[in-house]
Amino acid sequence: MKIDRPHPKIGAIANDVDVRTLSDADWKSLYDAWLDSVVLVVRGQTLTIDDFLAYSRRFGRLKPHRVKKTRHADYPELTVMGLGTRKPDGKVDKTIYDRGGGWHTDSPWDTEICKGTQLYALAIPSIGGDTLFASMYEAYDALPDTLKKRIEGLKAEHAYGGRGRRGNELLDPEDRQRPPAVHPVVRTHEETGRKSLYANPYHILRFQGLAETESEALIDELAGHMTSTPAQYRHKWQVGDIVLWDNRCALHSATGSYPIDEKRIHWRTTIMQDPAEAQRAA
Ligand SMILES: O=C(O)CCC(=O)C(=O)O
Ligand SMILES: [Fe+2]
Repeated sequence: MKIDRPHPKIGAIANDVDVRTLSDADWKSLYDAWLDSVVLVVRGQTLTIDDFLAYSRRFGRLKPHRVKKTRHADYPELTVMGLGTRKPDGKVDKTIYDRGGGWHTDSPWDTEICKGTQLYALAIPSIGGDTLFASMYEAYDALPDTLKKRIEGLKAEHAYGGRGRRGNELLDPEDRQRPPAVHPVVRTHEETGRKSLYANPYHILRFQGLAETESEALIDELAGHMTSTPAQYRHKWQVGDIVLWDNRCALHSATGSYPIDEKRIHWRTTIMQDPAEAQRAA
């Protein structure tokens, strides 16, 4: 197994490895590279659904995604991304085509912390469809001290799709009005101990305790810092890639811009942080 780090702050790329037969020692090397690099790419895999689920489970408990209609019918822990980009009437289904577009972290609308998201590429278009990642450790570290002081102890409310409830149509009606989840804006990573910014511009509703105008202004100000960090990695997909990112300390964004009638299909798992794991790390 070979692990390359093209950027010192973000992104580790593993080659010459088969995740179906990974030893515990090699898995630990991948896990450590992931913790250090925020995003872990493993290239060149050929997996069945069972293989992908088994590999995903090595990282933690899997949780079926709140969006029920894109769950695999027989494997609720597996979401299938990119199917149905055209509706039966031929029009583009933007909720599918644009899914994952706009900088965000996954599942901040859940009260439980989502540790990682893992995608496995089954079909990739000839052009476009890259995914961007940004380190929220680096975004936090680079904040001016005055801003760090201002956001200390602040909490934010998040809901699926944020203020515009964008993509809400993907949810079943009974899931559309769930109460927001509240998380600290500066979070300390349970495993690395590093601080990061956690206030993603997409799913955020407001900062608690601030007037609406102040909250809106702070969302914009922090979004500027979060998305302009130079600690970014752009993933250009190949069929057989597995990409795992750490939702506790990264934002990501699907860039879209691929030909609508070419396929871009991924299997996806959501990996949760068990409370016991968080406590062990503390
Ligand atoms: O399709 C992508 O590139 C990213 C999708 C995404 O945001 C997700 O699966 O959470
Ligand atoms: Fe996402």
